[in-house]
Amino acid sequence: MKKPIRVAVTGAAGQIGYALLFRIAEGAMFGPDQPVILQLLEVPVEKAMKALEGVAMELDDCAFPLLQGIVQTSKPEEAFGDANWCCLVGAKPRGPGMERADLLKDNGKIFIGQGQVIDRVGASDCRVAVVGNPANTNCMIAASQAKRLPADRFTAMVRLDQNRAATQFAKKANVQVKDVSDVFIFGNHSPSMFSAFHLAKINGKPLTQVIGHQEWLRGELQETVGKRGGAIIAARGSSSAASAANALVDHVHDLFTPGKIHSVAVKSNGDYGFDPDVWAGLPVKTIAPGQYEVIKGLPLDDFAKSKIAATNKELVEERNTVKDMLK
Ligand code: NAX
Repeated sequence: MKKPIRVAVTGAAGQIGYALLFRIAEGAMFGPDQPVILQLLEVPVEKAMKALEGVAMELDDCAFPLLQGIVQTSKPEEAFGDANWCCLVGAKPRGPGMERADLLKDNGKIFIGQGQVIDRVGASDCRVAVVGNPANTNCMIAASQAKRLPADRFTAMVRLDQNRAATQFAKKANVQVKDVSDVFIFGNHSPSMFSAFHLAKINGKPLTQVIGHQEWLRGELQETVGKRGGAIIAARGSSSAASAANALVDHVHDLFTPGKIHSVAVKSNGDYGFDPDVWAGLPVKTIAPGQYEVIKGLPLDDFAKSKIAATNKELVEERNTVKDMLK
């Protein structure tokens, strides 16, 4: 039997947590023969801890063969202690009338503290995946607190956007989603993101040869993917949860699986014209479990460059808003 992977999940009693933990425990994230220990963090509020207890009871009741332990805690040191993967889902939602800058600052504080504790107590191979919004900037804040763990251990999720774009492409081309590949999301997890349709393929052929409708690709498609979260809130009455949890499973699974090509928000280091110090969605290839490299040299036309410039501008503005929080 393999040594269990310790997976810390914050916001474990929230909506995404409820759709996520069962998938991790049944093996969807790390494979069908990899045991896991779940280290679950919630806020020190009775209602949240009670809800967490209920979720843990349900996990017990599933009798998952791969689940070797459950830690329930409101102490970050316990949740992140020896963790191999930290899934940072918990964050404050944007309230009515709240400015994006206030959200950035409120949530930034959470990620300062969590970044410091993870750096101190996480396992030597510890890796971090940030979901809580604004995910790219929260990830940058957490990474800035780390002295031991290098910046490339900190990733943020743009996989939901990749999956959304893939399905929109498949529907438009009237093919199965499995026939669509090389779907890359550049930039911020926000409506400014760029779904790089010019790089995508359908059954190995350039997508633009199959979907010739440039106006749709540049306009409606970008809008549909970029504003999908809002459309789901309007329809469902609450934000994406199961699809977000599924995207996090894909994000970590593909970072754990050598050879996978996917979109991840990582420190840009200046690639594709991004500011070197922002965390931007970029195309990556996983080279060893947890290790990846950014795929370089993909062609960008003027439209792609202008979209990347706009999403980069937003990321730089977000960084300026929280610059006092960065180390
Ligand atoms: P919920 O409000 O249902 O759950 C969040 C949970 O986090 C709550 O139980 C809360 O008590 C807990 N929490 C808050 N602060 C915490 C802290 N400091 N430590 C530990 N736990 C803490 O939200 P949910 O729908 O689960 O969404 C979670 C986050 O994901 C939100 O920030 C949301 O905006 C973000 N999303 C990100 C997406 C992405 O693609 N990157 C898509 C989906 C989602 O909107």
